[in-house]
Amino acid sequence: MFKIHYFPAPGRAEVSRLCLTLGGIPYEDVHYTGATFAEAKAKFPFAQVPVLEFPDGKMLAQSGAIDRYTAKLAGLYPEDPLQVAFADQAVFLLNDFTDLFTSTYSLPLEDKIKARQEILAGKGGEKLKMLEKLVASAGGGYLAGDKLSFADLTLFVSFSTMICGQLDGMPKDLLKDYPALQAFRNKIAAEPGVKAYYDKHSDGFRAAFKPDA
Ligand SMILES: N[C@@H](CCC(=O)N[C@@H](CS)C(=O)NCC(=O)O)C(=O)O
Repeated sequence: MFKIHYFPAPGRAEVSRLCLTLGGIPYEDVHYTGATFAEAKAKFPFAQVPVLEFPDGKMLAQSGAIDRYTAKLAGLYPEDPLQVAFADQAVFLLNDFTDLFTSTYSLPLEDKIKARQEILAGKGGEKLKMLEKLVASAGGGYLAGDKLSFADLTLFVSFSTMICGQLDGMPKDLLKDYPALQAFRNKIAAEPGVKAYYDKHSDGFRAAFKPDA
């Protein structure tokens, strides 16, 4: 059976967890605390998680690679190369937004909140407007063709994380000014497989991953 090594939070492991779950592919979630991760990290390819471990013990790191591999196994990776490119386009635009916050994670709480609010008022807000435009152009549908893909799940996980309260300085009503992003998040949350997953895993921050959260 596959193993996904990560912390108990959604974070960078959630898209692959969803892909395997939606694809009906069994896996074991192996969770770490700060202390158990410090002990275990040397065994991972790049001393980081998430890591997907294969039944023979081989390990795959980098969430982008894990997400695409598990999406392929689950039928959540478009067959048409053009649709793959549209899926990647959405995910890379999202990365441009989330990368803006990288330097804020190590800041003390007050500075972190201030820095994040400044980003949202500036470049972050600009990227959110672009994401809003991109998602609106899907006209209420999916991001790559007429089928759910890893790109939809990636944006869903990221938007849900933004409003779940895990990220200090990120307002829980962030999406209220972005109606297409809000509607899109709710639409993916209501996908039967996604909804069933969060009916089962509604602990802590995952309460915000439900429809209309
Ligand atoms: N680019 C990598 C980044 C992985 C990463 O930053 N993982 C964090 C947890 S979200 C980690 O392992 N941090 C502990 C460390 O670097 O020691 C990916 O997307 O998988």
